Amino acid sequence: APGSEWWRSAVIYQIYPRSFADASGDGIGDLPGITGRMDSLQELGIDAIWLSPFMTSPQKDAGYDVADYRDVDPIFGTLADFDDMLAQAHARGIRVIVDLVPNHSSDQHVWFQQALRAAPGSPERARYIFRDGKGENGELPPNNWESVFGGGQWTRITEPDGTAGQWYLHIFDPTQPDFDWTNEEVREEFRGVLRFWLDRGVDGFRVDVAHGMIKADGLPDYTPPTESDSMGGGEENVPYWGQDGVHDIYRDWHEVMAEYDGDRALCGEAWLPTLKKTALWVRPDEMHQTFNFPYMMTEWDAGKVRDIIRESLDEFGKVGAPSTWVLSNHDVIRHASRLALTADSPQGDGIGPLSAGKPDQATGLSRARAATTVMLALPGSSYLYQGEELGLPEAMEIPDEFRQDPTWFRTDGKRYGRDGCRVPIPWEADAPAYGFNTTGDSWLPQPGEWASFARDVEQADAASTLNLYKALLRLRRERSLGTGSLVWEELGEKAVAFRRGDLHVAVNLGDMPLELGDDVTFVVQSQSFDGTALPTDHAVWYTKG
Ligand code: TEU
Repeated sequence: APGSEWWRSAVIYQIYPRSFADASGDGIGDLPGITGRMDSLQELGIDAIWLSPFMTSPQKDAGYDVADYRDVDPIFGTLADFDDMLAQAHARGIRVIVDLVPNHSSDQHVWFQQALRAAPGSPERARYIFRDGKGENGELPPNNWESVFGGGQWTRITEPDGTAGQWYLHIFDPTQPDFDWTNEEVREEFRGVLRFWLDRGVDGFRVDVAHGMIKADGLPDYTPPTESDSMGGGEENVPYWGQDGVHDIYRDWHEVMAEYDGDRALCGEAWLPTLKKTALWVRPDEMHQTFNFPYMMTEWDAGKVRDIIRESLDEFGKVGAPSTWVLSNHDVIRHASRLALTADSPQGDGIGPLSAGKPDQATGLSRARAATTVMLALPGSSYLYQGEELGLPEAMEIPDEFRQDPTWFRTDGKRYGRDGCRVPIPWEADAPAYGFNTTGDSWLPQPGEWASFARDVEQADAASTLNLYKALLRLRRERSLGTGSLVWEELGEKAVAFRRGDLHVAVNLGDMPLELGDDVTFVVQSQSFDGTALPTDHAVWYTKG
C-alpha cells in the first residue's frame, strides 16, 4: 500500500554518532548517548534522524569501513542499544534512517579475509575486484585510477604462498576494498542486510557512494581533467562514477523496500556534477531521494543561488521526486565557515585547505543563518548536520596528533581533511567536554570559544541560532512549507526572493540594504534588525498588508 511518503517534505537531521553524545565516557559518542538526548531532538522539531555508520568497524574511515553489516560496533553500544534508541525516537514521532555502505567493506570483513586466503579466480576473490597487475611480473597496478583519498586505487596483496600477488581495487582507503556488484552473491547478501535493518524497524537508508557501485567494463584507464572531476565526474564519463549499471541495483532495492509498509525510503549519496544526472537517481522506481550536492556547493551569489533552486525544482520535478536541500555534512567545511570563504580561497570540493582564506566568523554566521532561513522555506526535504543548529563554525586548528581523517594522512597533510567538521558538539557551557560526556574526554579537542555555542547558552538566548532553527522548523510545519510550489519574486539582482502562498521569503546577498516596503509584517528574521530594509546577509519571512 502506498504510504504517507513522509520523506517528500521531511527535515532530516544527520547525527554523527561519534561526536553527538557520549554516554560511556570514553571520549567517543555512542547510541545510548543519542537516546539520552532524544528529547532535545524532539524539541528542535525535526522529522527524522539519519545516523552515520555505527556498525562493526575498525574505524579506519570513521565507520565507513564496515566489518559486520549486521551488528553494532562495541564503541557505539549493542544491538539492544540500537533497538532502544529506535524505540525512543519512534515514541517521539522521529523517524530513523541508517547509513548503509555498500560500495566497499572493511578489509576486516570476513569475506575480504577469505578472499586473501583463497586463490586467484576463486569465488571468494570474485566478491571483490581482484586483478593481475601489469608489467612483466604483475608489478604495476591494473590501471591508473586515483583514489578519492589520495594515491592509487589499487593495492597489491601477498598470496597465501608468500609470493607477490594480485591487486585489489579501492576507490577510497586501502582498508576499504570495493565489492564487485556484478556478482549476484554480493547483491543477495545486501538484500539480506537491508531486510535485517528493515525488520528491526528502520525507516530507511542513506546509501553511501551510491554512484560508485558499478565500474565500467574492462576497467579502462582514466585521468581526471580537474580535481573536482575526481570527486564526482565532470560532464564526461568517469569509469567508476555513475555508470548505468547502478540503476539496476536501485530498482532492485526499491522492490525490497516496497515489501515493507510502503513508507521506507532510500536516499542516495551521489556526488554528481549536474542536477540532470543527479535526478536520474530518483526516477519513480529507484531511490526516493538523493542529496542535492550542487546546491550545497553553490557560492554565496544571488544569481547562482536563484539558478540552482530553479534548476533543482525543475530537474527533480521532471522525474516526480522531491528536491532535497543540504548545506553541511560530515565531509565538507561547515557552512558557517564555508560561506565566508572568499572567492579565491581554495575550496575544491569543500574539504580543501583553508589556510589561504580564513573566513570571518561573524560574516559566516550571518550568511549561514540566512541560508538556512531560505532553505527551510523551500518545498522538498532538507538535511541538517548536527551542530549547525548551534551555528558551529569549522574547527580549524586541530593538532596533528588528534587527526583521524585518512584524506589528511594520504595526502601528507596537503588536504586539510574532514576532522574540523566532526568535533564533538557542545551541550552545556560549564560541563566537562561541554556536556558531550561527564569525563571530559573528547576524541577531537573542542575549541575554547565553543562555550558560547553550547546548547544551554543558546537555549536561554532568544536571538540564538538554536532558537532561529526552532522557529523556522515550527513555522515550516504549521504552514506545510515542505510541500507545494513557489512563485518567484523580483527584488533586484542581489536578492533571492519568492513567495509560498501569502508568505514572502527574501535574502540579501548584496552590499546594500534592500527596501521591502512599509506594509510588511515580519514572521521570522534570520537576525533581528529594525526598520523595513533588509540588511546584507540577512533573510526574512514576512507577510504584506
Ligand atoms: O563520501 C563519498 C565521497 O566521495 C566524498 O564525500 C568523499 O568522502 C570526500 O570527497 C573526501 O575526499 C562517503 C562518506 O560520506 C565519507 O565520509 C566516506 O569517507 C566515503 O563515502 C567512503 O565511504
